[in-house]
Amino acid sequence: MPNLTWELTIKKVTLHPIALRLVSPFQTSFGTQHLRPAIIVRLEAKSGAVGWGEVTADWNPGYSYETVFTAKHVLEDFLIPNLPQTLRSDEEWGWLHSVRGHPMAKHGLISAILTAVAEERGISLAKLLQEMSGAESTKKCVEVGISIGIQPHVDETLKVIEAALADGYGRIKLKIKPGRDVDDLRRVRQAFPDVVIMADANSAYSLQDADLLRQLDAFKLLMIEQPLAYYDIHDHSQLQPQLKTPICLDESLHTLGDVKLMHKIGAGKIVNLKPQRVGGLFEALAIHDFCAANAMPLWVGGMLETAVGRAVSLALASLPAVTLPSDLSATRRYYNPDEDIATPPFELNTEDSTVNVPTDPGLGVSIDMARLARAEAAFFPL
Ligand code: OSB
Ligand code: MG
Repeated sequence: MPNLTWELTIKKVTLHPIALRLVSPFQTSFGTQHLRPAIIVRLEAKSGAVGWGEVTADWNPGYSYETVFTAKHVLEDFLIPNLPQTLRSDEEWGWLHSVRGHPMAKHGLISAILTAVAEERGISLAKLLQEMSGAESTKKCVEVGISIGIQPHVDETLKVIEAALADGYGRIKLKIKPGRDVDDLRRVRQAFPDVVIMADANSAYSLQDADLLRQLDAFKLLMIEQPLAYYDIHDHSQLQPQLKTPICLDESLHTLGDVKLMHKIGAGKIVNLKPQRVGGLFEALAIHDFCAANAMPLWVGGMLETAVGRAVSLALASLPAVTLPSDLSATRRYYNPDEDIATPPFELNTEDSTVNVPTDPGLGVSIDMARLARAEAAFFPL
């Protein structure tokens, strides 16, 4: 890797900080979200090709230490000024590696670079990623599930699940936190005995909670995502042997090295691959290839992306080793399809709970400049 080499001459890069209203508030163990910010990256190549990327960071350093403000700073003051005029895929990218961390900022810029490269070559991003990884094929559509935030009461959770199943989603992910775990999941399992269900704890527990987490084994969950601290791969290796439910790591995995460590010490069995969290599509491809070679199941996580980030993540999820349902639901699950910044909206194929991977050259969806301007006007420093 990479098998394919390319070069890209850059004309200019511009940043568009935006805010989009979620159709319903999203609650996790680290807070409730109503207005989702992002930074949209636009890259214009000398050839006229245009690439787009999205930094799906938040207002606060809750899920990650990055925020939209740190991402803007790191992009504006370090990554973009140090970009060479002509980028070559087979050269050392000092401008990228000289910045430590800040993976979401890097992902936004790398997405804009690679969608511009794909557009120049007249191929989809999925096809470009396939050629870069050496994968033999890509999927035309990606199996997806829905992620449901913590509702004020479990009765509401049951209603939200019923609506999601009626919409055609075939896998339900429930956010859990202390006090909203065993009893909630027992009610859910009783109400939906055969539905594919998983839980995401977003680091809300510690190893002392092993007895409680073991009770979740009774509910036949597909997996439990990130039960323990975001910096603690070791403790997950102590927890996994005590559970029947497979552990999936999300927040703990930042690099291929983290995934290798997880695999070696048995800190979990499944990888949530978020390109935002691992610093972009190059590291994501390396992790994909490692998982493929080591029979580690993986799926692509979501971060309430707009259509730009969603298109990029769908291209990644089209790679063959992504075998579990990804958190890449239809546009209308999070945003009003008339407000999201690109068209057409992503729709769920209700017969098999999939979303189609864009096939047009480059990003594969069209940015609506008027909507982008409106979303940019809604961005305001808190
Ligand atoms: O932990 O997977 C997570 C959203 C924001 C930050 C972290 C997470 C999430 C989700 C949403 O679970 C998944 C989605 O975009 O559908
Ligand atoms: Mg998660």
